[in-house]
Amino acid sequence: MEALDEIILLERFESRINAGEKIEPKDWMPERYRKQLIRMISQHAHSEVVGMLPEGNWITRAPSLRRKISLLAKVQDEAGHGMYLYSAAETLDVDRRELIEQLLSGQAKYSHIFNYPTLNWADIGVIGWFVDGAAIVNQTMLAKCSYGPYSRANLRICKEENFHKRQGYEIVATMAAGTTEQREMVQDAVNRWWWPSLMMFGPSDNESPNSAELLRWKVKLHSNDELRQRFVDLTVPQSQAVNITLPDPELRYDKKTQHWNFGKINWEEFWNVVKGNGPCNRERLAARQKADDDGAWVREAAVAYTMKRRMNR
Ligand code: BYC
Repeated sequence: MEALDEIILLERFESRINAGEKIEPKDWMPERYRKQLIRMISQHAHSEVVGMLPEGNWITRAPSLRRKISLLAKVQDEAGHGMYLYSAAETLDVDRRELIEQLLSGQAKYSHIFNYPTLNWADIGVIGWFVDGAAIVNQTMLAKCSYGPYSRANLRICKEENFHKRQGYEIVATMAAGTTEQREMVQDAVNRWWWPSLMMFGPSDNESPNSAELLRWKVKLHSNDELRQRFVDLTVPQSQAVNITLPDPELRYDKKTQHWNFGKINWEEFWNVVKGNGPCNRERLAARQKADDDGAWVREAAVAYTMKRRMNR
């Protein structure tokens, strides 16, 4: 009887999704859907928070007050995105503290891109252009996903990411039109960030174990490879507009498919970074651990304050 109930509930759940309805926290959902969402939303939240580190590193060295203000605002926005996403994850009956401990213990993943170093100011421009640009392509789709709280969080995030991308591209355009040295700095940053940015979309479709389930339940609306191709198609003309070369000799426009073909991605490098062996993995986790230790007294004070208010009621 229980198994039959489960089949009926699953059918109803899938037909709601196919009709374009949002699933909300109190609705029935299969345990796999809940688990997949917790995995993905928490990884996304961790990525936003760890993602503050490479750029935060340049706040004190921004070349002007105007640049400093916009970078400060961007990094603060990433913290806010982390908060929206941890809140969205909590609607699935998981505790934020548990998720953070999974990050600090190295058990949870976060986007591999944040394990690369930011070596010069041009990196800040290129991160806004490529990394936020890739995030927009991915998250515009996630804003239409079947789970209400995650969809709404992404809607807000995308609005802010658009500003981030513009501030990055504007830095790139300014430096690309500057001195020979500035142009060389941008080109160097583009050479280092291009391929890792393509890897942000995850492994190729035939190597992506989670995609089939996520596509079936409309958490993902497009596959990893489809979104990667979209990012390449959008970015090539932007690179041409600022006269910057993307480091791929195999980039060719295919008139028939109307897509830009690109070269082979080094998946060995990707998995190596994901497994913890990238240039900055240890540094990033150590920084998050220190922030967590330094913030312990704030969390304790907040709990004590809430308890005291409850007792006084
Ligand atoms: N890095 O089956 P697959 C931002 C893992 S932050 C590390 O295709 P899925 C920003 C994947 O987790 C942007 N790991 O997975 C912030 C899986 O492992 P598990 C972050 C990766 O979930 C600050 C395994 O590989 N965005 O925008 O179907 C400043 C197999 O992959 C990566 C999000 O998190 C990676 N790049 O698809 C600026 C968006 N790729 O968990 C900007 C939400 C894959 O099975 N997430 N893996 O052990 C997603 O859209 C999807 O989770 C992914 C992967 C497309 C990333």
